[in-house]
This record gives sequence, C-alpha cells and structure tokens, in this order.
Amino acid sequence: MNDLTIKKIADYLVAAEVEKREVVKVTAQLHPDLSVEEAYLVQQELVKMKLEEGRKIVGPKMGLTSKAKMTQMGVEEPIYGYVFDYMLINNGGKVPFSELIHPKVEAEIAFLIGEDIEGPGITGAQVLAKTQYVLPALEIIDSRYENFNFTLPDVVADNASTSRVVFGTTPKTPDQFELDLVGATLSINGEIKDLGAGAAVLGHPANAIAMLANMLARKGEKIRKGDLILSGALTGAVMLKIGDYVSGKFDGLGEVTFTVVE
Ligand code: OOG
Ligand code: MG
Repeated sequence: MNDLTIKKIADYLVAAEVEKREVVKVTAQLHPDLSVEEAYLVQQELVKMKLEEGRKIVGPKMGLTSKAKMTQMGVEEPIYGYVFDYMLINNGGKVPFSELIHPKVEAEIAFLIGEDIEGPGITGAQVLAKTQYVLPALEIIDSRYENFNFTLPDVVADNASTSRVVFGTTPKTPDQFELDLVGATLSINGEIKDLGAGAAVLGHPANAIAMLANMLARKGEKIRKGDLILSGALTGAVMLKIGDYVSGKFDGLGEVTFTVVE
C-alpha cells in the first residue's frame, strides 16, 4: 500500500469524525484487501494529522480485550488506539450528542504509568510495578462505520472507535487492590445495563497494558511515563441517547458519571 492510499483512507476516516457522519467500512469499498499491519499505518497517519492540528495524546488505549467485547463486535483480537486531549470529559460532566455519530459507553479501568515500559516480554506484574495510579473510567466509543459494523483492519484504521473518555477523580495506588476482583456496574438512568469484573480483561487489566507494551515494541515504540491508558471494556458497550445519565460504579475505585445532552 503506498503513502497516497494510506493518506486517502486516513482522510476518509477523519472527515467522517469531523463531519459526524457514518461511512461504509474501508474493506467494503475503498480498500478491500486492507491488512491489520496496513491498518496500523493508516491509524498512525490519522494520529499524525491530529498532532499536526495541535491535539495532544493522553495515552494509548487497548480495546477488544474482554470476551464480552469480542463477542459483541465479532472481532477476536485485542487492538490499540489513541486518546487525545479533546476527547476528555470531566467526571460528572456533559457529553453533547450533537458532536457524535452513534455513541456507546463502556466501563474500564485506567492506568497512570509512572515509568517507561518497553517490551517485548512485559508481564502484568511488571506493569503494576510501574503503575502510579489506577482510575475507573467510562469510555464513549463512536465507530465511524455504519452500525458499528467492521472487521479487525477497519476498526484499527478507525483509531479503535475512540471518541470520548471520562476518568474518575480519585486515583488509587494499585497495591490497594486485586484489580481482577474489582466488580463494576454500568447503569443508565438508574438501571443496571451491564456488569463485569477486572478479570474479564485478559484475566487481569494489567495484562492488557502488558500486551500493549509488547505490541508497541514490534514498532520500536514503548509506553511512556505519564501515559494514562485504558485497559479495555470489562462490560459490553451500551448505546446512548440524549438525556441519559450514565454511572459506572467500581468496587473501591469509585464512581464515574456523565450526562448526554443535545
Ligand atoms: C472497538 C473499540 C473497543 C474496548 O474497550 O473494547 C474498545 C469497538 O468496539 O468499537 O474500546
Ligand atoms: Mg474501550
């Protein structure tokens, strides 16, 4: 795949995000043979475009790290993408529906990294040793594709559907928890829509961060001190509508909330 094709696909996906409209998946029309490796090149181009606009990276994120998510999306392999500064919503804040296409929410555990982590061969235990704090989070995903219908390369190119993130406000050191045993509920308007535990994410959420370090290592990249990283949904994703009051409650880690407004 040449640079021009990479740029064309990245432009296609950025335009969909900016214009808030869903598009046909890349593998349906634009580039049927897109491989996962090529899709990461498209993602890299898309990230470069945002950096050139002055956006800042908050951290990489992992996705499709739980059975719940893999089954829901029909994709069987974890992926990564990037969270940018313009995607952050304050805990208890408002998410304008008009800025998004067809948002869904999922409950996650986030890691604030205290020291660089360079793969390969990184384990969950090594990640925990280099984690400064853990935080609960709600991620709002908004695939740019019609009906969230995509293949693995499509979703990789689309920056893993990343759209908005609400982080919790009371960071905890990881040694206070067995993160695999932390239970979480995801409620909308007071009704529990889904629930899960940390163990849903590759047995332990730190394993997702370790996998990220090892995936980045293949490109000569690493996790950096200060990265704030989502480990992937431990619940399925739930569709949002205007007026929804969303709450994620995590044992010992606290509560994260937001309201969907027009
Ligand atoms: C892809 C993004 C998945 C997660 O936490 O599993 C993700 C999608 O489901 O659209 O962010
Ligand atoms: Mg997610």
